[in-house]
Amino acid sequence: MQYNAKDFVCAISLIFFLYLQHGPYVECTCALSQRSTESFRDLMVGRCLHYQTVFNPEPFCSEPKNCTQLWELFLQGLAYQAPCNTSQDGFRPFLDAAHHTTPRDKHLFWSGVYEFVSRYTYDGQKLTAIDDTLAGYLADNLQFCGSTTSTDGNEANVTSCPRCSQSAYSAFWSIASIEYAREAKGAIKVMLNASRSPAFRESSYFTTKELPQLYHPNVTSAHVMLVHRLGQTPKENCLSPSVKNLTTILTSRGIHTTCEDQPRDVVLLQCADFPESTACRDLSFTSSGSAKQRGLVVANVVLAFTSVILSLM
Ligand code: NFD
Repeated sequence: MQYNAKDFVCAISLIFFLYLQHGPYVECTCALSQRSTESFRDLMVGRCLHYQTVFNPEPFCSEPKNCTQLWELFLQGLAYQAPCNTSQDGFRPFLDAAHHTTPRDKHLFWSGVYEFVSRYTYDGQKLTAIDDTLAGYLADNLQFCGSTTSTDGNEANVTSCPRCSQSAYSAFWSIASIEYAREAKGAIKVMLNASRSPAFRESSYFTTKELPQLYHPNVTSAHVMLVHRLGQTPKENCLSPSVKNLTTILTSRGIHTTCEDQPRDVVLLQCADFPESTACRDLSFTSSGSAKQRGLVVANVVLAFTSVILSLM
């Protein structure tokens, strides 16, 4: 097959056209490396609009948040900050502006189970994890940091954002976690990964930022759940020293604390993904149980129908 100059011009025009159409959004779909400030703004404003109109509209009916302003406040939190010397306080104006009420008895704290959380909370419908609040939703799963050399103070090459104790990521999630925990009222839940040891880790955000905010009478009870992947042998359970340490801390603060290994609703959710797992095959007893019940109902209906017919004869 031969290509002439016309084909070449056509190909270049197509590439140029696609760039104009999608230019700001042409980002690697697998591992995002470059994100222009404009793309970052569009992403945050888009998330913000989606949150308030679809994800959780109720708190914003009478007073919608200004998404552009929220973006600007978030950017101010990291702009021109050295990537490993970012102040937590810089994000306070953003958190104040994004604040909204969260329901009592619904707060879920977790450690080591990130991938499972949104499924367990049903995206905030059943419980509220930090990513189900507006502030958490906007930043969830994003890398970001400031730059002391770029014109707008934002680092476009997000893969160069370092992991360090005072990174923008760490600064943001630290203060966001503190504020989120301060809002907890009534009964809380804590989900820990029992496939890792210790399940309750001294250096985690949960331990260092959230737990210190949890006190009676704001928080009245805590239900700790130890969850492990189906098919794996758990490394920790409710009797493990790290978990007992957590329950002792909560109890000493006047919070009535219970602990449960691998709760049934967690197993059922996991079974949707791994139906062939041994733990899920046991569920077939439940289905045959309901089949038996259905059979009983049918037999009763037939019996009742027959007695009516007989009584009419
Ligand atoms: P951890 P933790 N993908 O599991 N919080 O106690 C992505 F993108 O050790 C929430 O230190 O527990 N991130 C968030 C992940 C952030 C993944 C910080 C993954 N597959 C603190 N796995 C958040 N992003 O929602 C782990 N991470 C991140 C609060 C995870 O996002 C929550 O209210 C976290 O930044 C929760 O109660 C970091 O790795 C507790 O602190 C350490 O996660 C969880 O922090």
